[in-house]
Amino acid sequence: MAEVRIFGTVISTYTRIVQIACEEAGLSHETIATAAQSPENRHPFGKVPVVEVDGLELIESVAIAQYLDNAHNGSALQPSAPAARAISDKWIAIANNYLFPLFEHGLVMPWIMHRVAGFPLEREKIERALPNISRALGFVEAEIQKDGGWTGGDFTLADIFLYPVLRGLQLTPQGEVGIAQCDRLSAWLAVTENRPSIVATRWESEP
Ligand SMILES: N[C@@H](CCC(=O)N[C@@H](CS)C(=O)NCC(=O)O)C(=O)O
Repeated sequence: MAEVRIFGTVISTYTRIVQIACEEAGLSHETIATAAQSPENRHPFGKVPVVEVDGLELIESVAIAQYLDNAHNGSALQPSAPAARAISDKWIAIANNYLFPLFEHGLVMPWIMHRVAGFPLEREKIERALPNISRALGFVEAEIQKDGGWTGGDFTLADIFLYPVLRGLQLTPQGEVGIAQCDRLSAWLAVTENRPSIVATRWESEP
């Protein structure tokens, strides 16, 4: 049995975040396909993933990723200098609290429901979301241009949270166009996609 058992949907931002953290820590992992909101899902708020590791049952990707890194990776993904740690934590929070909800509801899910489940594309929902998504991308690009944002130092948990959130957006037609207009963000995505932990966890839907 793998050292880490991840219960979650297979094409999922947060399942992938945990998979990447496992790869970085050199832990074997398996993903057991479990739908959010399903009776088998043990998450009290119906989300995925739920993770079993070291006899623990864990929820919430920040807690899971930090545990994997602290218990199995010498905390290598969390800067020890307080200022660098604050920057990394800030970007994790931005990814989780602002970027993910905006991208997920405004573009990623409408396209998945259309492409995978065959539902009509929710064009009005997309149109409503585009100005806010565009502003969010502009903010991220400006921050990288200003001082490197989260990209200035070592690879950290901030990279691990931001990559699947931004890559999911990039796999939608409008997201691809929006990100292509952000030179520094595009360059970071292009470099990061070659990291072994990112390659090992590619979604089947990625070209
Ligand atoms: N705060 C949770 C968020 C997890 C989350 O939003 N997962 C998404 C999939 S990527 C989900 O379960 N969506 C299904 C739903 O909201 O019904 C975490 O960090 O693990």
